[in-house]
Amino acid sequence: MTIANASYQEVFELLHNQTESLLIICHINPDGDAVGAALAVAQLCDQWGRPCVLVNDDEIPDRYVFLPGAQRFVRTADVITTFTHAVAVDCADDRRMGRAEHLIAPGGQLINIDHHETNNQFGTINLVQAEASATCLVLYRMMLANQLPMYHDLALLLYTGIVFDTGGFHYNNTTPEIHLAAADLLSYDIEPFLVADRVLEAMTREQIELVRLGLSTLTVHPSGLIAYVAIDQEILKASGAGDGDVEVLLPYPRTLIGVEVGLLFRERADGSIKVSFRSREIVDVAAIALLFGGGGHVRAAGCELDGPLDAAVKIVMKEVEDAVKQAYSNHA
Ligand SMILES: [Mn+2]
Repeated sequence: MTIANASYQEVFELLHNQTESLLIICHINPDGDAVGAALAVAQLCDQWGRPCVLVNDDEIPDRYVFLPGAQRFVRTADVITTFTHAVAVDCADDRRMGRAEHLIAPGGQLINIDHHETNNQFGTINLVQAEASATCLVLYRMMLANQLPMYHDLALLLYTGIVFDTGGFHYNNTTPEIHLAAADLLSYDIEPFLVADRVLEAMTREQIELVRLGLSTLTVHPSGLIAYVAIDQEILKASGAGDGDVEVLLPYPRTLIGVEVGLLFRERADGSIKVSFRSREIVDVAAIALLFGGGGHVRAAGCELDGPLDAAVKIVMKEVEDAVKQAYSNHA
């Protein structure tokens, strides 16, 4: 059975009316929306007495350990069984599940709950809402439609995902609906500063050091419209920060006045290059990321390339230049 546009009721029933253990997957290198949504599904399973296993290839970043249930995540490599029932949250495509994908038994049921424009409907059941600001909002809508009870821990998880994916209600995906959802969730005794601090602002000494060293690589295109930072393993080691910490540099290139596309290049330990794109108001960076087999949203996207770092910068910058030129000529 494959369902392209599952209803809230179908998804609820598939999650609720089953006693098989549910494998809960969120994307590799998980963010606040992914962790919040995965743990929210686990909360629902707990309520309904359905066993579940939360899995990720990567360690859950320290900033999310305050979330209820965060310690329940197990590393994919430590799981030896397979599952006939799985749910993937906040994964734009099947590759975003990482090796966790292989824990799904052949012919198993996979519910894909997501909000990425580029989602390729990889599930056997798909609830994908590209206009939703966060996967946690999709879950909130699903709960509302099925009149499921809300309570503090669940509200904290959904609120966290919403705060993360709207950049603390900064981005253009900050809709009236999401403010209403946030208002409702806050009424369950959520401390907004606690969430904003842990999820968006607080940094370790190593992360601050990484910002200091990383910004020394800031390069601005002669047009002033594109800027990037490029972090190699040497800078990462010098800062004392870990691979997952590099995200702290993400906001800076686009922050520069006049910059339309800001990029963060990072060299991983295995030599591969991860590229993160942010745009201000015109350029569709998801389209650029797609050229390299990646994906994401119009204003925030990512992809991966082979190293070395300077070659990857060159190849990607060429496409960004073209996209910026194109966008401004259409825009004029
Ligand atoms: Mn998301």
